[in-house]
Amino acid sequence: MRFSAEMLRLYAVTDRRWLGERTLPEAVEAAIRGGVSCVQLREKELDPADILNEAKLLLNICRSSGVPLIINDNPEIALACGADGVHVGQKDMSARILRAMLGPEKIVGVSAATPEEARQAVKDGADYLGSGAVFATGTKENTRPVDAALLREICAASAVPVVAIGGITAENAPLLKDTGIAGIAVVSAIFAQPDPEQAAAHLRKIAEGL
Ligand code: TZP
Ligand code: MG
Repeated sequence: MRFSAEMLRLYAVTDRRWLGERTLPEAVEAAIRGGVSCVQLREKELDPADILNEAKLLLNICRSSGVPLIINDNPEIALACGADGVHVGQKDMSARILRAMLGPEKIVGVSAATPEEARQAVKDGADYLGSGAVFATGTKENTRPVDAALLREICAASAVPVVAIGGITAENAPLLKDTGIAGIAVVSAIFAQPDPEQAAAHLRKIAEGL
């Protein structure tokens, strides 16, 4: 699937620790019904074989709704299941090597928390950047803070679209207005909610107004 900035509008990142009774495919299906525009499979506690299995299940769901599936960190899994792309952080494989592995068609996402990292990621072939944590989050440890002013600088430095991540909720997302972001990425604001479909629908409306 060809990358477009609209894919970043409401970007759902998975984390099974938040799911409760639901399975991941059920929660992702609900999130997509609500209006999620991109899904990233990010499961830090699963081994590669189980991630590949989940990826295949999610890919079926994503394909039938035209939503891209991005795999966190792991190009082998993305290539094995035919996912749409891979997202890497600054401590993972370099974006340049990732792009060489995936070829020109797949989507490459890179985390960037400074304007310099943003410029380097673009040079290395990133299609989009993820920037955060823009707010305090309980989902990921050791995040680097990116406040609204820094986010604006990162967006200005980046020749590709930027999605904000970290502690974003329906209540605080409007604080990111006019930073230049293409959209918002969330974990708990969708997957930890009693009704992920409704949560995604509400967030989508807010994201459209940013
Ligand atoms: N990268 C920076 S913050 C974060 C990731 C994966 C976690 C965001 O989770 P939440 O629940 O949306 O704060
Ligand atoms: Mg990573």
